[in-house]
Amino acid sequence: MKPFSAAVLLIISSINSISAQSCPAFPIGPGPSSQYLPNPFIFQNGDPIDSLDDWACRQREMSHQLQTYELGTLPPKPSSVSGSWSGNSLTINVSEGGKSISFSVSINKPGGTNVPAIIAFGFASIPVPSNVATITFDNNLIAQQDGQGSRGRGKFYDLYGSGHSAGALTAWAWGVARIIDALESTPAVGIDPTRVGVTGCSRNGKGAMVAGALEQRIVLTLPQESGAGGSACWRIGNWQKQQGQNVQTASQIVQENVWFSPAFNSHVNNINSLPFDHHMVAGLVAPRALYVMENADMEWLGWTATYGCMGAARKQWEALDALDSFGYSQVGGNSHCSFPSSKQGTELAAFINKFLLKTCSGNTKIFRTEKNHGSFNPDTWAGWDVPVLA
Ligand code: MCU
Repeated sequence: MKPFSAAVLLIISSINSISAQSCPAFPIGPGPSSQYLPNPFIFQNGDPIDSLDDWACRQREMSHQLQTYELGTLPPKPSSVSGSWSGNSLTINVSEGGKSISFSVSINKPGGTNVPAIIAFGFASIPVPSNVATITFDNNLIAQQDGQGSRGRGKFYDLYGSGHSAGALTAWAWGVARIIDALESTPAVGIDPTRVGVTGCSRNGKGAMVAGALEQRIVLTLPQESGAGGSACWRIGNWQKQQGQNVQTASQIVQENVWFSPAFNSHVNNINSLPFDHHMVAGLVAPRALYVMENADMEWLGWTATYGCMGAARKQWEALDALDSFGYSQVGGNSHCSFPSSKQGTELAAFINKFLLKTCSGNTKIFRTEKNHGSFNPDTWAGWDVPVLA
């Protein structure tokens, strides 16, 4: 069985080939304010999304707005990217505008060619089967995440300047794109660049989510316990805070670290003024595969903010008739970033089997939580009609 139906493959190719000319111009400004989650199925100017081409244009618009107000700008592919493979190390050399950087990733792979792979931010804290390669990506080299003092530090900023708008999450997504460039141009590595997933936990889970959102070549996005700034929506986190819960909010997160663009600082106290929330970060992945793992015991991560946000996000896969490519699983009993194999092992394996190994085994249409979300009503936050996009 193919991991994607013919219809879904058509959507992905239409998203990839969409050109600026055939889409509405990018909106000027953030548009109307919204207390609840903004509707991904209307353009910011209010026009409806009613075709696959519209959806591809809407993704382009959402990506632009997210980069403008929160994430910072993702630069295009640099003028030169090359890879060199030695031992178990792939070195990636990048040049742009007269400057050069290089970084290496270590690759643990079975023998053979055309092996699928998972890029792990930091290290893999999920079980990767032995017939899938693990590419260990030291994302901190590309952009540091050591508090305010690390703003603009790392190889990304050596290349583009310390004043570049990209926050660390965007800089890491750029790094992931360069790893895939090098895999494409260095067949000796033996990785199939069309079957690459990405994972990371906690802060690196935010990184995995944003990499999947900004890099179309990622076919499986596996953020683990990413919480606020990843699979949680800012607006619902603020609601949790109003209920007296100890949850990370946008206004706190920008003080803690440099994951976001400096441009985000002037919006964190007025999140409702933004034309997006993180259901749309996830929506940039749709209809590619996304399996979100969350922890039902961790208030700080935004337990209800991830549940409500991903429930809203899932509607984008529904509109694309691709619910088999979306999973949200929130379970308890495990400590932060220790993968609960007894609860999520089968689910994760089903995603890896279907989208990386291309064997059909197990259910990937998953939406579940072990947490009681009390008075939270998802329909209040995302009551939009779901179009059928075909
Ligand atoms: C869940 O991710 C972060 C969280 O955003 C931070 O507030 C906290 O300091 O660290 C978490 C993390 O990365 O833990 C490893």
